[in-house]
Amino acid sequence: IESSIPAPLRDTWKKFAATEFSTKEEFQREVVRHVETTLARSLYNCDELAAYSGAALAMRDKLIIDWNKTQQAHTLADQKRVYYLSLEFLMGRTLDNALLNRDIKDYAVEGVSELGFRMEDLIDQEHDAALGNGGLGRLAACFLDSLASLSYPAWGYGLRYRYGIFKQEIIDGYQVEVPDYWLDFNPWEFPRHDITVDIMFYGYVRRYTEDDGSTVNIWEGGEVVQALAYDVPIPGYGTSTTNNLRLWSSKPSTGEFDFQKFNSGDYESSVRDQQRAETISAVLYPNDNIDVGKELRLKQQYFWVAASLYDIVRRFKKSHRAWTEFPHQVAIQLNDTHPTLAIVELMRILVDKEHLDWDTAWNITTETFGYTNHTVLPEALEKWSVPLFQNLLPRHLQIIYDINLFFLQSVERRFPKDRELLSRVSIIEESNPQVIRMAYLAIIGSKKVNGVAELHSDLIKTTIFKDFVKIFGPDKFTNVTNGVTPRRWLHQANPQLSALIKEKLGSYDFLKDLSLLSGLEKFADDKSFQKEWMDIKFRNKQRLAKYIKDTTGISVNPSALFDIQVKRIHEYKRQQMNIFGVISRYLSLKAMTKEERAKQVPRVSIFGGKAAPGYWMAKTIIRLITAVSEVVNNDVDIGDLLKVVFIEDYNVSKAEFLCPASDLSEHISTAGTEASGTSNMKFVLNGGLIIGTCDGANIEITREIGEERIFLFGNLAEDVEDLRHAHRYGKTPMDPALKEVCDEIQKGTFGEPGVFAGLIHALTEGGDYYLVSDDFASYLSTHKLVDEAFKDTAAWAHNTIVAVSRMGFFTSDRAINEYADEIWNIDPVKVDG
Ligand code: OX2
Repeated sequence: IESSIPAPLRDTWKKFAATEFSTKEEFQREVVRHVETTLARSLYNCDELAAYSGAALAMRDKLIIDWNKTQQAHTLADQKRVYYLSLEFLMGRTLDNALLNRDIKDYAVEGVSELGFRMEDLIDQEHDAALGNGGLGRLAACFLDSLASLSYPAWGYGLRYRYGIFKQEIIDGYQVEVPDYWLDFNPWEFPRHDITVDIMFYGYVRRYTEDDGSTVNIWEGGEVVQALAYDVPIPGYGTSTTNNLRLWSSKPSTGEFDFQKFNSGDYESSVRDQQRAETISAVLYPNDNIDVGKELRLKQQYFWVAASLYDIVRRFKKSHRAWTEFPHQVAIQLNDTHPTLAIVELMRILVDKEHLDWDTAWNITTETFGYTNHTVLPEALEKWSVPLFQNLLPRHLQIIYDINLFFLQSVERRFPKDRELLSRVSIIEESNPQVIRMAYLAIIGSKKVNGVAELHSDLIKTTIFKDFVKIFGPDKFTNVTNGVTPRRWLHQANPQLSALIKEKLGSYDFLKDLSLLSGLEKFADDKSFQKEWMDIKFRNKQRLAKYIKDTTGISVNPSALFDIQVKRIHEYKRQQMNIFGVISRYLSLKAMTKEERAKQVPRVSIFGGKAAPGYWMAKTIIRLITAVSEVVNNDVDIGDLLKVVFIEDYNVSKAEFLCPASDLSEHISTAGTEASGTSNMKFVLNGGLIIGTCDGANIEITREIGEERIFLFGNLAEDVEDLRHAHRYGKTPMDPALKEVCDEIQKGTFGEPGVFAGLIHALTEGGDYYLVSDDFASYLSTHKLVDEAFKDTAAWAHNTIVAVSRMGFFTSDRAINEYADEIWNIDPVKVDG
């Protein structure tokens, strides 16, 4: 490894090299030192936030030492690395996770307690790093944890948004968005003032002919902004490997101000230019599964992709290898189509800057990239308007046209005279204006394309990407079923359950090899084990009940069945069906005699999730949930039999206490719409059962845990098209129970019915696109089965134990190993501790 320190002096360095704390006392010394020096506080004014900060800074020092070792080991090993490009990393909190991954939580808890604090309170001071919307961003975070835990040489690349996903407040029953300014104090990031990249936008392309007759294209004359790197250490579990997540922040390129303007007295406009540059990384777009096509979003994408590729190429060039070696050293994974411009940017670097011929450059590029598709929803497939793109990235548009031309020529040769096929697979859609289909570009420029669960991977091959299977053959398309990290989603979220499992299995090895959970199955009928198991569930429910009481004032009975649906609010995820079901339950309870009511299983229906600020229908669904909760929770006839709760501002740290507290969770998307889902995995792993449709990973969960342990209902994906067709031709009368619910809403039972007119309209004139009516009867009858099953506590305990014991497949470690072997071709690198 190159060093700026002359060899004879390195011993002095080594003598004073930073060392890690490794005992309680050393940890305490570091905490106090940070409180007293870094924070300039003392014994006399150290509040919980300061104590959290001191502990976090101590922990960060420890991580950064391992981070340095890891980077050195990776440089020395000089093996192929993977770069995971994602516009979202929904990391949540770090302190607890880092303590657990480094296995020092026990003495850290004691250490802070002797300093006068409770670790839970300190952990609670931390602001979630919420740089993502939902499943896609959280998947990226779980993947980083697995990559580090499995010691793969891997980097994440993303944007350092100043504002993450908004905070949700519920005011008078409506969602209100509040900006999430989270960078006030963030001990987990390191600004790298020495790592900057200039990024250009706009401008024009100058074309000239070299002496040897070749043409060269130069993109110039544009506006330049600077990308500044911030590094976030990612500690693996049970290893010293600490990988890097590099987030780019935008700032003005040269100097602070335009001094010309400044001197001429135009101070305000010079500040405005500076702010314009900073705007690029200012805010995360708060949309999940919907494409809005704003220019600033395209700017974000190019800014991030160009800075990341510059960095990757710079690292590759240090090894002085031939360009053709690039795909043997570098794998780049595109998390959805958001980073697809990386394909075009690599071509620009290789052709325009490095002067490789087109075919060589194209071979290198297509060997380097892999593309993960996360959705088949048409409204989520990214398309960029050609005029907008032309203005912002003129040279990239030319390259896209060339990629398309060569691609279409090759298709034409193989399928002569199929003009329809050519227009169907063209990267450019001939609409007005023309648009660029980013998914097609991603497929054409990648070596492998994967879906995120079996059904979804089959669907992309038979529907949206069918023509490409014909062109490239089926082997280019593959499946990698999603997974979740058991470190955060079992060990950290549910420490009591994790400890109980450890007691039975003899060690915490299951956290590294989740298939070991199978060893639990033999205890499924052990009465005392069942009791301990259910007691833990009960305590987790008590904790949630307390949280609900403290934050909403609603009292819920922890012995009731806790039924939870927490995820982004979206019509395809069908929270509307859930709340209609709750209304239906309410109406049946109201119609019962006292004696009948006494036989019912009490329920708490818990909802949580954000609606995109511009998604009016999703906001209406939230309003209906809160309206129903106001009525039901205050109905004296109903009492504990039914409570409805909306948890404000659902995020990662809330998911961590919601998952362990559920008896039942809802994953009820219209079949064929939810690519995978990942919270379904988290809930089952924490000893809950699922009510769900045959969609996404629910299908594989069923296969693993057995169909007697999951409450499946509803129509199948293969029937959806026909059912929609029938609605369009007015051939589907509304389900009678749903009709009753609609009538009740229209009667005004839940307030001014006009507020909910859109929801009713979607079911009627709107053609019920999400098939709520078609699935409603089986949804309600399946909920009845749930009630019956819940009455038999021993059988319920048995089933949840067996289910957990069979969840090993759904670890993100398995997913990452599949990517590593089948897509990236990378091997782990050992880092000495
Ligand atoms: C989500 C999908 O909706 C979800 O089904 C999946 O589990 C998750 O990605 C991770 O793969 N935006 N978010 C998603 O897709 C898109 C697009």
